[in-house]
Amino acid sequence: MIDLYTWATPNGHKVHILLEELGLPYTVFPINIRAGEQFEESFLEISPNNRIPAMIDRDPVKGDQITMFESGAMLIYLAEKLGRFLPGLENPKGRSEVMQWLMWQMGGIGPMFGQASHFREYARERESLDRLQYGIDRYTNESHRLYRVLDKRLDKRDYLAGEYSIADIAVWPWCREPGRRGVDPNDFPNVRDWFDRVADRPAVKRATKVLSKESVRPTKHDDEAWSIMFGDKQFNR
Ligand SMILES: N[C@@H](CCC(=O)N[C@@H](CS)C(=O)NCC(=O)O)C(=O)O
Repeated sequence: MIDLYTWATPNGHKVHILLEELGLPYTVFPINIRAGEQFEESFLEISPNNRIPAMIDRDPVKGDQITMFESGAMLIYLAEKLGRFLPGLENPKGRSEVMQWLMWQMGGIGPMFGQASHFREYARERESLDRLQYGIDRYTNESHRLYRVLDKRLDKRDYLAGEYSIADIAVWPWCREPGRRGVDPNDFPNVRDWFDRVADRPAVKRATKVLSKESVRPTKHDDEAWSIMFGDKQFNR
């Protein structure tokens, strides 16, 4: 059994999707990141970087229970445990392709799209447009660049790296709200078709419902929520 500490965000949904695809039983422990639950000691013991998702595998293939943070590491671990959605070492080319696109998501899409919505939406609650414009342009441009890379990769390909894999599972939740990155999906038809192809999967439909009612984003952060997400609670603990 997997204990999953999570919230309905792109990084959380990556793991929800893979668990649903694998049919592995899991218990959801909601970590409300707007209420500051990511700073509770019991959570930090599993996830020292105060970020969701995190998990405990109480039934590993070998040895004592395993705790994990970092969604990419969790995807690799779970895919390897069940031998699905990531080619094994007997297929080094296929495996390396999945790994490359997974790392591309972890190092590029996640951080850049995250900053794009920070500057385009959240920071606008507190800062003047004058102070923000550089950041807005920088991360919106970077989001467009990444969409172009993705669109090119998906030209004449159904999935990012051969068969549907943890690379698609990692990138897909980040493409759900292109408007938040200042991107028009119609400018990237290959991404749009791939997005719909993945969205049609029953496991993906089930996964995106996880905690979706609980995790509604506020239109504006009060002082407490701001401190938790972007202020003192993050930096002066
Ligand atoms: N690289 C990490 C990023 C995780 C991450 O940024 N999680 C966000 C939600 S998507 C979070 O927990 N934020 C809480 C906070 O900022 O304190 C991963 O992929 O697991």
